[in-house]
Amino acid sequence: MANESKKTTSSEARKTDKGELLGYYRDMLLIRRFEERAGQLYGMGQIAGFCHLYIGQEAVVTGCKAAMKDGDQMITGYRDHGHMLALDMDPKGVMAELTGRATGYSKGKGGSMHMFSTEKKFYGGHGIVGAQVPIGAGLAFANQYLDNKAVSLAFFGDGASNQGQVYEAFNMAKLWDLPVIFVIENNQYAMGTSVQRASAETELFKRGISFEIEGRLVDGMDVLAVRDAAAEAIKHARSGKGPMILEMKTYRYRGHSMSDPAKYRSRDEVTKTRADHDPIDAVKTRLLKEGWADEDELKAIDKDIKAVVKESADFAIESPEPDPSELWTDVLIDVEA
Ligand SMILES: Cc1ncc(C[n+]2csc(CCOP(=O)(O)OP(=O)(O)O)c2C)c(N)n1
Ligand SMILES: [Mg+2]
Repeated sequence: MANESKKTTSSEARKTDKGELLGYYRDMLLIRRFEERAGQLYGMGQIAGFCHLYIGQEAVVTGCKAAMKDGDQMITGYRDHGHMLALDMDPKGVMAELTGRATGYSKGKGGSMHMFSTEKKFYGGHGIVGAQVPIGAGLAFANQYLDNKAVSLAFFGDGASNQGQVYEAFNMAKLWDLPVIFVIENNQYAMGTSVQRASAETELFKRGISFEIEGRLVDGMDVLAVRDAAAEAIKHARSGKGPMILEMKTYRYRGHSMSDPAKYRSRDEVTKTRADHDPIDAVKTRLLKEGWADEDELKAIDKDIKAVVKESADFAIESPEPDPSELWTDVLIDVEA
């Protein structure tokens, strides 16, 4: 099977239980409500610069996180708020960074695209398309060298999957059987360019064939399908068999960033995907169908989450901006003579 890429199917009846599914519901809803609030704060002028929302893609990071163990790492591009929340980074610190406050994860100097937490195993937050992929392979190289059994998950987009450095990373990752999972978040557009317009091979899970890296096509709107695919890939990598590619078919509901005229797709396409394939609605439907929750309980969860998000926004807005002297800190490292 070494160089045969294959498709996995999603099915409604994947194994789960009440506690697990309610957990995913909560985790995905936190990302969605957080992003909605970030969108509002952007509109109010509280967030400046770039801001790329993750709404619609919540199942990808939530399912991957479910398959990770302590010590495993994530690295991604600029659409990164969901990854941080999935890794239990504090929503207050993330929102404060978005609004450029001293209490943010990068002391207000990084903004939306540049946050890190080595404590929570989050390695950024990178603005250069594809740059995180070789760094993710580097994290895996360090894990292999240290023999700590940790796996790194490098997330990138369909657009990034056409970057040269991605293939240099694929080659080395397989050559040395590094414990890295390449998670392609195929939300079908790179800014305003569709996969069909930009890619000679549109089945991105096949992109590892010439490097002997197995790939899987995964329904990225189904958190349980993502969980299962990530579990298989992580097990593969942790056991010393090297990298795998997971192509997560997903969709972003909002524009590429907050300034996107959205002329490249119809309103209908977005509305239809939201109505028919929403990852949170799918979990809600299953919870109701199994009798694991009723509408009132789900509303109560939403209320709790809205309170957490409100608290993070209030904290951010009430926090001070960085002192101008911070311009001179964290620029270069101090090296002793
Ligand atoms: C090297 C480089 N080229 C171009 C850009 C401008 N740019 C920013 S995001 C983006 C699209 C990337 O799309 P994709 O990888 O599909 O990720 P998505 O935004 O859909 O999550 C481009 C071209 C950049 N930041 N870096
Ligand atoms: Mg994309």
